[in-house]
Amino acid sequence: MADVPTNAVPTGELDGIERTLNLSAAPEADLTYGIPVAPPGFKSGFVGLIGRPNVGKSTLLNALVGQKIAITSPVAQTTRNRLQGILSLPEAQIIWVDTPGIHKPHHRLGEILVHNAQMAIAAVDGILFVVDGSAPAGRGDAFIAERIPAHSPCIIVCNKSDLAPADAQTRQAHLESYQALRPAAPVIWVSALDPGSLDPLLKATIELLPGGPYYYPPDLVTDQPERFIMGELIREQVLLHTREEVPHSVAVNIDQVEETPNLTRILATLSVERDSQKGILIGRRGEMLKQIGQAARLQIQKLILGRVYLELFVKVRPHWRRSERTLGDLGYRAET
Ligand SMILES: Nc1nc2c(ncn2[C@@H]2O[C@H](COP(=O)(O)OP(=O)(O)OP(=O)(O)O)[C@@H](O)[C@H]2O)c(=O)[nH]1
Ligand SMILES: [Mg+2]
Repeated sequence: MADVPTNAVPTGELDGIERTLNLSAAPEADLTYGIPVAPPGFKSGFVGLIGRPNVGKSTLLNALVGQKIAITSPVAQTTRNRLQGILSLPEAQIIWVDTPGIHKPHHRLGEILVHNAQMAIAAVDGILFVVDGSAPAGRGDAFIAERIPAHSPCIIVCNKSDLAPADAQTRQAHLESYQALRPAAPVIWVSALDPGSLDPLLKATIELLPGGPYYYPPDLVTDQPERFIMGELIREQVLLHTREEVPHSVAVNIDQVEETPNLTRILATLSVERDSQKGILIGRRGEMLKQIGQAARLQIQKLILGRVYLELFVKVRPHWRRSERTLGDLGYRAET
C-alpha cells in the first residue's frame, strides 16, 4: 500500500481577491489585550448549534457571524470540529459553537464527532436546536431532543424555511412536530441562506443569555487559527468535487505555511484510506486534484487577502478513521 506523498499540484496564478474574513486579531494574540469592560446590563455567553447532519448549522453560523468561517456542503457530516463564531454587538457578545451533526456512528471518527457534539451541549449557556423545517421531525431529531437537558435554555430553529411547503397547514404541521419534542421551547423559522430572516432569532438568543463579560476582543470572529480554516477550505473543495465514500474518507493536514512579502506558500496533505480513493482524488492526469487545488487556493486567498501558492499531496493512511492514533495525528480527539 503506497504511503508516500506524490503528485504535487501547483495551482497557478492569482485571480480576483474579495474580502470575506477578518482574522486581524489572531487567536494566537494575547486575548486579555483588547477586551473591553462590559457596560452594565451587557449579556454574553456560549450558544451551541446542535442538530442532525445537513440541517444547516454551519451555514447558519456563517450567516449569524456575517462571515464565512465554517465550511458547508450538501454532503452530510461536513463539520468535524467544534468551531466558535463570535458576534459582538453593543449590548451582547454571543459565541456560537458549531458542532458536528449528531448521527449514528459507523467508525471511531463518527463516535468522536458525536461524542464531542454531545459534550458541547453540556458546556454552553444556551442551545439552538437546529432542524430542517422543510420536513417533519424524525427519529434523529427526537434522539437529539432527548439529550438536551431539561434545564438548558433552548430555541428550536426551523431552518430551510425557503424549502418548506408553501401551504400554511403543512408548514404548521412541521412546526408542531418539532414543538412536540420540546414543548416549552420557542420555535423560530429562518432561512440560513437569507440573513434578513435572522433578526427574530438573534433577539430571542440575546434574551436567553445571562449577564456577563466580553469573552473575546470584539473584532475577533472565530477562536480558530487561520491554519485550521485553510485546511477546512481545502476539505470543503474535496466535499464539493467528489462523491460517495470519498468525501468522508479525506482528512487534510497543513504541512507548511511559508509567508513571503508577495506570496503565501502552503503545502498540504490529503489523507485517504485506500489506493482507489487516492486514484479518484488525483483523477485522470491529475485533473481532479488540480481542480480541487485551484478552487481551494481562491478560497484561501479570500481568507488571507493575499496571493497563495498551494501544493497538495495525497497519502494513503489505511483505515485512518478507525485508528485512534492516526485520528489523533489528524487532530480528531474525543473531548473529556
Ligand atoms: N435551501 C436552503 N438550503 C440550506 C439552508 N441552510 C443550509 N442549506 C444547505 O444545506 C446544506 C447543508 O448545510 P450545512 O450548513 O453544511 O449543514 P450542517 O448542519 O452544518 O451539516 P453537518 O456539518 O454535516 O452536520 C448545504 O448545501 C447548505 O447550502 C437554507 O436555509 N435553505
Ligand atoms: Mg456543519
